[in-house]
Amino acid sequence: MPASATAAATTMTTPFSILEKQVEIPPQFIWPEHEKPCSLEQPPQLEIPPIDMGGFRSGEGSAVANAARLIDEACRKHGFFVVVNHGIDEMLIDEVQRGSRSFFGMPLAEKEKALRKPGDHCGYASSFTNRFSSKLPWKETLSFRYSGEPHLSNIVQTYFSGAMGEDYAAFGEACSKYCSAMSDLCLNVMELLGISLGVGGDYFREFFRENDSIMRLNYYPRCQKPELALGTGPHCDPTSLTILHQDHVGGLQVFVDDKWHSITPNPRAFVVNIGDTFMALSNGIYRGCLHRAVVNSSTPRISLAFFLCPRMDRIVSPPKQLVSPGNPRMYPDFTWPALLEFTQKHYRSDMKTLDAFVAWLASPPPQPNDPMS
Ligand SMILES: O=C(O)CCC(=O)C(=O)O
Repeated sequence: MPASATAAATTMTTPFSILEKQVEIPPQFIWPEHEKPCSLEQPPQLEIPPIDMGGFRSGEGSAVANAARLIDEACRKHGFFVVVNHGIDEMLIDEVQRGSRSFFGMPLAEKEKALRKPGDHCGYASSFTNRFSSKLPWKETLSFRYSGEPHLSNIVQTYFSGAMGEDYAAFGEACSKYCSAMSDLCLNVMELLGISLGVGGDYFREFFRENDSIMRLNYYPRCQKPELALGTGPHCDPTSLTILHQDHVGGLQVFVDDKWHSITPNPRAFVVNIGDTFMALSNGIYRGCLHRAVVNSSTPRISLAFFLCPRMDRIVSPPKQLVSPGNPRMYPDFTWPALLEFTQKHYRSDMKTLDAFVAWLASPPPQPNDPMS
């Protein structure tokens, strides 16, 4: 077997519990020169505004106006901000952080009970189950679906018990409560985004009320060569809004003004960013931006990411107030499942995902007798 094939086979079968102790990391985890972190020094801090959700929810005029102004500035520039005074129970956040740590600490065979199936976006995944074979992320994830539709209120608990058994019922329950709290927080942020965009507080809140979202638990093991690898490669989120909780370790970086910036973890706050679907809903007025997660050689890291997505049948189309001769339609109507399929099967999400998606939508499907298909 050629050396590269041996290395590939090794990666596919060697769990991180062994890889994280190895001084040489397999080549599939080494990122190209222009993408790897190279320097282990912390890049400069990204100056992002703290949005006081308690003040906003109080309805007090100056608190609402201030929050709307701060969020508007951030979303026109890079789409990142933090929410503080958010009202989410810290014990619940701790419970999900602790439960995630204990899940990822399980033997591989146990985690693989929830193994993600090809083409699916839910389940346990690590780089041995990755759909790409180069630029592999140094991480393990567990993703599952959350729905804001009343008849699917048990979807998270059902997933945990069904995929992993009754031993996981309590963790499933905590994750379900966490997702529901995230969904409520997203709706509050959507209300604020509606106000800051001038379409009124109800518009996006109502659009996302019955959201069909994705929750992902990220575990970044130690890496002996953190300057060569990435926990999560540079990408933009194709979803609508992401709410991220980082533990105390840190690793999130955002590309603004042509350089990487770090966002220092604050376990009492959430980092929020705009995704491509909301960029389309705002007719390109608000934007997301490239971000990544770096790894380190001393401390494993956990982050909890809630990705807000519209209900599957919702048409993603901007409100008419955001379309004008000076700001014509930027993207055609689409549904979230179409964009999800595009990013799952055809495209690694980056700054140009929406443009590539629009071109893909416009390209004719291959004909059955086409020798090229
Ligand atoms: O873990 C992080 O800091 C970033 C995670 C992320 O960007 C993702 O899961 O898409």
